[in-house]
Amino acid sequence: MDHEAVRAVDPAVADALEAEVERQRNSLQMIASENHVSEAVLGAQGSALTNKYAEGYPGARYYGGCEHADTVENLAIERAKELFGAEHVNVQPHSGTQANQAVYYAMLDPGDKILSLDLNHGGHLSHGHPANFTGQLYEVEQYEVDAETGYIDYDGLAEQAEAFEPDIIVSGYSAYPREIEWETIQSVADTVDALHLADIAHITGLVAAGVHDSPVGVADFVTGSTHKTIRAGRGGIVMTSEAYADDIDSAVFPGGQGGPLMHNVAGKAVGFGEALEPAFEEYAAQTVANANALGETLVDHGFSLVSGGTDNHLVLVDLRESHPDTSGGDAEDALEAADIVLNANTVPDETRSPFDPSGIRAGTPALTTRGFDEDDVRLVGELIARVVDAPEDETVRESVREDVADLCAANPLYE
Ligand code: DSN
Repeated sequence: MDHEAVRAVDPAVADALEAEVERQRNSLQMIASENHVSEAVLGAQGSALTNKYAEGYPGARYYGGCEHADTVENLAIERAKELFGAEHVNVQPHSGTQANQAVYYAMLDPGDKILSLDLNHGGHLSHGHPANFTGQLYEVEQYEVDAETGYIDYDGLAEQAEAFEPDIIVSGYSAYPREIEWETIQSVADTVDALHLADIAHITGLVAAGVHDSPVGVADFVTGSTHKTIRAGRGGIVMTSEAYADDIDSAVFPGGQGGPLMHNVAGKAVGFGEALEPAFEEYAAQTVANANALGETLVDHGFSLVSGGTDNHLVLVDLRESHPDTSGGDAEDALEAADIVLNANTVPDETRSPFDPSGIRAGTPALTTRGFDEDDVRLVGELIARVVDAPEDETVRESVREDVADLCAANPLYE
């Protein structure tokens, strides 16, 4: 990967960029929210569109010279509509969180009520956490997963909704390994006359490929990010019906953002185009098959998975029973030292600090992009078990690093 133009003027940054490519090539990226975009998406994102102001929307900009920006944004919108079957798509949010912000800003007043999943149970900061503006501007109650099964407690959610009378119910999660019942949540929203925001940030690609049920056409608003299970570069997206189109567009710009990041919109256009190819369905299905293989291997090695397994691209491991002396942070550090990169994560009914929680979350989107199949991922599961069983053993780390190097060499990245 060529950083020569950067190197000519800034060797320090060029060194860091090249070291990052090497890090991604030579270690296993298993943070469930990460992936590797194509060189085509990288090229679009690193294009001259970064120079262009294009406040407004195609055909109605506040600046001249936007004809090529219009072309790119229209392509991103049309491809997203085709991928998701959405009536209206806004491709300008800078991130999934900005996409959520647009929905709240469009539809809620300060003090209105949000009902969303607790962060420790798999929710997201932008769904009403006290540290986020949503937790400060709105009245928030949170639902949970069932303590026994680890699945969303849909009956509890219905009861809570009737008592709380929320203005909006948020579904869609960051650390939830199971299929989400959009229709069930929509019927709860209908019963209490609430809006429904489905945040598919983690599963955007799985929904696009049809390997997870779609909330598009069910929920009032569907938000997502474009760089997790779909490989369209860092950013966000909002989908809704024509009825809410103007509200959402005004809330994104000028309500919450200024000029769109047109180079990122170009990345979205290219990535959505790639996701319309038949190979993307195979990729998404393989991502889920790989997560299943990973989960089964970890269970075979004595690990406990929240909900017992997975239907999507991630597994959430609760270390408390199997490894009571190892925190999520200990496991994350030991694995990183063995070239396996994932993140410590809170688990339902967390008993430790969010800074050093009781679980680890592992995903297969990035490994699948570089060609890993179930056999490869089973070996990865064994490597994870070897490290977490002996988190301070340098001999184990060294031998795992060698196995990781072999796997990376067999599945090259950015050749
Ligand atoms: N930070 C992302 C994740 O890791 O799930 C969500 O925004």
